[in-house]
Amino acid sequence: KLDLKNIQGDILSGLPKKTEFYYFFNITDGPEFRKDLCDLVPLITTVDQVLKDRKRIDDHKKQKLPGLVPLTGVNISFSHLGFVKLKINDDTLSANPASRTDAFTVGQKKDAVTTLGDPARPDGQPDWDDSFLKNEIHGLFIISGESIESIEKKKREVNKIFGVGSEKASIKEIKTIKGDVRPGDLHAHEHFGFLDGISNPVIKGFDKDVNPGPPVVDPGVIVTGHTGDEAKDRRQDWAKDGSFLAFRWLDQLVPEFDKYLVDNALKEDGNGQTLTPEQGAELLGARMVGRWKSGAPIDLVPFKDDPQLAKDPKRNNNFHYADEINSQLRCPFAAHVRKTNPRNDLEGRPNGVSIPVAPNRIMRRGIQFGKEVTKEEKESATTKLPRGLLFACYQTNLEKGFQFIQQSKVSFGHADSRTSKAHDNHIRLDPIVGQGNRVMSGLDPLDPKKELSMPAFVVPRGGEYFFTPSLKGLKNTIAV
Ligand code: N7H
Repeated sequence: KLDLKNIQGDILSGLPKKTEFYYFFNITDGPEFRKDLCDLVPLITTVDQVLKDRKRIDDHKKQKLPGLVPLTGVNISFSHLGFVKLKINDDTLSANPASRTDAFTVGQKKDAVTTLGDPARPDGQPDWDDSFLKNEIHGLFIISGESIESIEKKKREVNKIFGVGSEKASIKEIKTIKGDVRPGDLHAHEHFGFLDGISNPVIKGFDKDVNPGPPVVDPGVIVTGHTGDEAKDRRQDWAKDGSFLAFRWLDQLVPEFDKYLVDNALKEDGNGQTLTPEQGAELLGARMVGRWKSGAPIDLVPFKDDPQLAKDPKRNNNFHYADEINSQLRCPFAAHVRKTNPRNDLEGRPNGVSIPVAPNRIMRRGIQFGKEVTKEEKESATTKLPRGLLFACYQTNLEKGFQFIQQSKVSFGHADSRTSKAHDNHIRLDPIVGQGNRVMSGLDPLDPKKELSMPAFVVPRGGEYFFTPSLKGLKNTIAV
């Protein structure tokens, strides 16, 4: 049974937020930090607390009360370098403790160019913001809330605990990135315009009112020390009830993406119906993602959006690519959601090998950042202001979770030995988060072998791997 008072809130339930700080820090004084941490622990928002907060939000909505429920959340995570600085032995966090060449230990900077496919600078370093290149990031506070005033106040409280601004400071702020959900009706949509946050793993024994969709997963896929966590039996006590966090700061080139859709708009749908330029652009975008902007999956409604279906939680995730294992008619093999979660392409196939998808599933969190596209940007089809996604996902195995998905599914388009032959020929690179100039097939439903080339629409600006410990781990081992 999961101890919901021991698990940090973002992992299983997602901190409720309109706005959020990702506050990266360096530990300047290890022993002092461990003392200060004792005072932070009561501020940490657990899963139990988030469930109560969500109930408050629901009640507020039901009663049609004005304004937003004031609330804030705080979570804390550490990089491997952070544990080294604190002199905490984190061997049992490693996927291979003997060699310690795992992703968490080496850190994302080393992983970025060779494994994740990020563009490199001439010196071989990833072409990131300097703040992520100096090996200084020891930890991350995620501070969430309903307004900027609330999260700024909470940040001041956190800073006070660690003496920031005084001679006794035990941390130094490296960088704070502010995320904001988009305004009005776009609030759950990412910057390209698609509804996000629909499909996340449903956890056995935790989630209630399970909607039809992919099979439920064991808690240990996301929370360490439980069934489904391969390293469950060898984790030290303090390393249980935690999760690994892969963070990515991703710019999105929205005007360029929109122009690409217009320039390459499909002329006909899969039934041979002629499309207007607007419809053709919309269908092309939907085929790149695997869902319409409304969120409706194209596996269910391939050629016409269905906003009602998109809104219905009983139907909007209940698709399996079941009738089209070797076909791209309804959904291209390389569509973002098909690549990142192949569902019945791999498992539960009536006459084929069944390869479990569960070990590769991730709990996606994160938030948008940046302003809406301006008129000038739209007209010039050129990004002038930074905007995108602060991508964050939780899992118990970074190699099988984030790294696997980004590497073999998204960046390089390796012929994936797990998929059927038909896929290998045409799978190619993910059109949304794939890097470099690349080609993709399957976009034209009537000519699925036709390949379309495309530039990168998402630009990585930084990232790191963290571990988000349990409350007991923080209290009894990390703090002193
Ligand atoms: Fe993706 N997008 O707007 O196009 N993603 N993603 N993602 N993504 C998903 O089903 C997007 C990124 C996954 O279970 C949706 O909830 C953008 C990375 C996974 O069917 C949309 C960026 C990685 C899923 C987007 C981005 C993933 C998923 C549909 C970057 C992992 C669930 C909404 C700026 C390495 C698949 C939904 C499933 C869904 C978009 C990044 C993974 C709309 C813009 C880096 C596992």
